[in-house]
Amino acid sequence: MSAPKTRVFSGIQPSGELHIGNWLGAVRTWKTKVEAGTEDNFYCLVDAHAITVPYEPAELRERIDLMAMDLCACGVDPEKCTLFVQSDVREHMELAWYLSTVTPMGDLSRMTQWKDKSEGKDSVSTALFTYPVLMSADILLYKAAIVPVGDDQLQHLELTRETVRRWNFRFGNMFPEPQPVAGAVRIMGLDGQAKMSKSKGNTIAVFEDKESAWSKLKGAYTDPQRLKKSDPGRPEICNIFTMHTLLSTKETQDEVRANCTGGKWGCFDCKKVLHERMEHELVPLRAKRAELSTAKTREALGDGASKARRIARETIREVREVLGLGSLAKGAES
Ligand code: AQP
Repeated sequence: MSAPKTRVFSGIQPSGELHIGNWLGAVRTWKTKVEAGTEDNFYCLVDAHAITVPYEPAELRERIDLMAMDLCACGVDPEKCTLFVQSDVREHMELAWYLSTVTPMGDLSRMTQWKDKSEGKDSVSTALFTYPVLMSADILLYKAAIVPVGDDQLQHLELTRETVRRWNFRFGNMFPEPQPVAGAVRIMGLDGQAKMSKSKGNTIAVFEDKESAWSKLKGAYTDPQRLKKSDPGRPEICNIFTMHTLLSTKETQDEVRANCTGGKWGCFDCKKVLHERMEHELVPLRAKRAELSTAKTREALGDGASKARRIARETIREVREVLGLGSLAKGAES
């Protein structure tokens, strides 16, 4: 009998349009893994995370369908992986509660995402504070060993690893310590002030048309010290160059670097080349996206949820047993 495949889990909030940061930071890696087929891939639309901040229910519903189609178009093929919606598998919420019993409030209060999203607000939800616990539950429910996320989520993943250590010490070895993939990246927003993020309006969407993407990209923040073309640029601090390292060939990267540091190309020139590279990768995704239907994608999400639920129930059964929960009464659910 062959050894079971390593399990991979990752998620995305259906809280806005899929953007270049999501794609370069996470979704492209998901596609590579799905295509390779050497691991057991689980990808989840984390709608319960999306309700931790103010939102419109009707809009969220619509966004779940749209995000699912966007992911499929990006190569997260539900025929080759388990693609599902988090709240369709309610065990995520149940495990989050159990994990919260071993997660210190001090650890949660140190999370930078919590600090950023709560800063200056009169009132924030408890759920926003406990967001990383639900993320730990998402991963541990499937005993995932690998979690491909962008750089912004590494701190939450480290908290999950700490939770695993605490849990396994207290209740016996149950969960693997999940690892990120090497080389996690952070794409900054077009304003250069914060990471590219759905809620900040500083994004280029993956399925935006060519002209609109270019009009945003050409105005994107670059090296503020570079006032004229002949000023030597600093690619190492420039978000445009970061994207070149992910999208352009080695030859083009070398050309961009040399012309930028040598004051031969202005930021506009580097952006033009980047835009061409982006178009090269995005045109086939747009074509695929146009072929997809809501009905078919919903069917795939239903199948994905059934498969995920089977595994989730088994984990919850084990967890309840070690925690000493439940009545053991006949007819009571274990
Ligand atoms: N800027 C980024 N650079 C690299 N990776 C990124 N990711 C997100 N932004 C970047 C990665 O994408 C996956 C899904 O993340 P998400 O659903 O949390 O997306 P978001 O746009 O970042 O949303 P926010 O900002 O957390 O929340 P809202 O919806 O309020 O805007 C993850 O793997 C993430 O690392």
